[in-house]
Amino acid sequence: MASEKNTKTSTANNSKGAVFDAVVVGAGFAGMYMVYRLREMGLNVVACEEGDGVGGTWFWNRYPGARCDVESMEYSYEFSEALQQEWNWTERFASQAEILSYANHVADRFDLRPHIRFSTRVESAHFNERSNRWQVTTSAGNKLNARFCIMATGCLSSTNMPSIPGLDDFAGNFYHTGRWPQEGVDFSNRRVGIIGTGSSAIQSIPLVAEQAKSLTVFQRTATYSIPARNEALSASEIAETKANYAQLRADNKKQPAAFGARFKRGGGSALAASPKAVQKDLEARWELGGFGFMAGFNDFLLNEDANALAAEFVRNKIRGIVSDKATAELLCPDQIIGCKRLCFDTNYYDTYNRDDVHLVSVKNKPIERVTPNGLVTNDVEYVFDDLIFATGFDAMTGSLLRMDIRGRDGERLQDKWHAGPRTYLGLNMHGFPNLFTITGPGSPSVLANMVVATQQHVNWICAALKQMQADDKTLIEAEADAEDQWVEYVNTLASHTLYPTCNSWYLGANVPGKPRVFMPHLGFPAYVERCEEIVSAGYRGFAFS
Ligand code: NA7
Repeated sequence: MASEKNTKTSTANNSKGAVFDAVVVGAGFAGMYMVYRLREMGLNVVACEEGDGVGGTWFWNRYPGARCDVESMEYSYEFSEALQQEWNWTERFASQAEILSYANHVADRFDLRPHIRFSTRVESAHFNERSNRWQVTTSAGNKLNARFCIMATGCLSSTNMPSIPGLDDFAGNFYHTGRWPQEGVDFSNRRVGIIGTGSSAIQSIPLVAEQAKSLTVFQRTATYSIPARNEALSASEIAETKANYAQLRADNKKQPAAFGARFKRGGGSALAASPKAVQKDLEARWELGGFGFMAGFNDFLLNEDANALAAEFVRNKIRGIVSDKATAELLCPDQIIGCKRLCFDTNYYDTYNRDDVHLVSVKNKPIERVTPNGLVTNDVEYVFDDLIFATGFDAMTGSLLRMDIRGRDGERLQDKWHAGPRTYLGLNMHGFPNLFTITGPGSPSVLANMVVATQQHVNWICAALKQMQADDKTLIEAEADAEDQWVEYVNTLASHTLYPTCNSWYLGANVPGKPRVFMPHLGFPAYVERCEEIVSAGYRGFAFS
């Protein structure tokens, strides 16, 4: 596998378009690192990015209060020691703006921009069996031709916009949190309605409430939220982490979700401990904030009775914070805690104590329609100047399925995945040779620290490409049996937990009509071990030709 042309940008063209070794789709954290590594291997690579800048999810999600739920010093690249030593995070949980400026710093520091075509959406990727190459078309009208096609499209990149009748007639402005205007939005003196109470809503509601004339929240499912306890990082904390960065990274990779080695993890069943001990542990973790909240016992997501203890603890906190009893009860979730991703907030529940904030449940009476003045539910019209859709994403598969991807025999990905995504290791698919999905369904992805997960995948792909180079192979493709077994294994892992019990986006259950399949692989360390073992066994389950 020799490089087609080892230059920064290809000028070579044939009738099938500009020629590259690899086309990378997306320039978020995964796409940028993929470009960096492929260039390092001497391959001629181009990335296409829909946005006009790098950063992926952190480019689009500019809503007020947007912040990562993994601690900043852990949610960062480790591939360059110089980078991790020179970059200074300012807060425990980085804001969207800070993460975006980090992404820009990385793009500049490693001179990645010449390889990225911005404002360029990939519309189709078709495998040509005669040439054994991928033909890619873009929204800019370009054709690209490459041996490898690498999807770095992100897991939370395709917005989920509910089809509520009448939206086009709304006289005010409406926004989706996942496609927030770059110039920001001023809600001063505006009557604002927000739909959704997931993480994006929970982060934005307190800030929008402060600015707007009034805010009405439309809640379908109440969500558990834990205080984030975000704070400035001190110089000594930063120095201490940097002095031991390699150790922290290594320890994190042994954690179920590839972060949080510093949480004090307990062990054993919450049911085996005394009620007092469980309360004490949860109380201490509520004070610490963040994902460590459920790390005290190991059966919170395995046993409903254990889970109920943590759930009731949070409900009691809500009852203690929100003064209006009816509002507090509406805010109390009744599902398994942690089944949908836990949220972390700053003043979320307190915000409902404001006179200008109102909560409307649409659990039993959905939003019927949008009118020119606002929206209608339960036969009541609510009047707004602005509407915010904090309605989430067509997660993990949405961005892939919105492209026209076709493998061998013209098989469409939409057809292959009609009953749910099917991959081997979340990395590759039978029938789609030389196409890789970074953090694809079937890999830990969203149930892991995404930056760690993307780096593990990029490194795995590069090693496979090097192996192909050494063995003079042209194609890599998952075998059908290996893929079938993998899909079953990922489902079985989830079935031993409480994760499949709620309508989460992990299951695709938030998008009407989407097949209900648990998409991520549970457990980062076991996954990595499996990937490595498969490589040691001569890439078992992959066919090379
Ligand atoms: P989420 O977590 O999917 O939340 C979306 C919210 O929008 C959730 O409360 C939904 O209720 C609600 N929703 C969606 N459609 C509707 C309609 N038609 N009517 C009323 N309410 C609706 O997305 P986020 O952007 O908040 O967070 C995604 C991830 O980003 C998050 O988990 C973090 O990892 C970061 P539902 O619960 O489906 O009843």
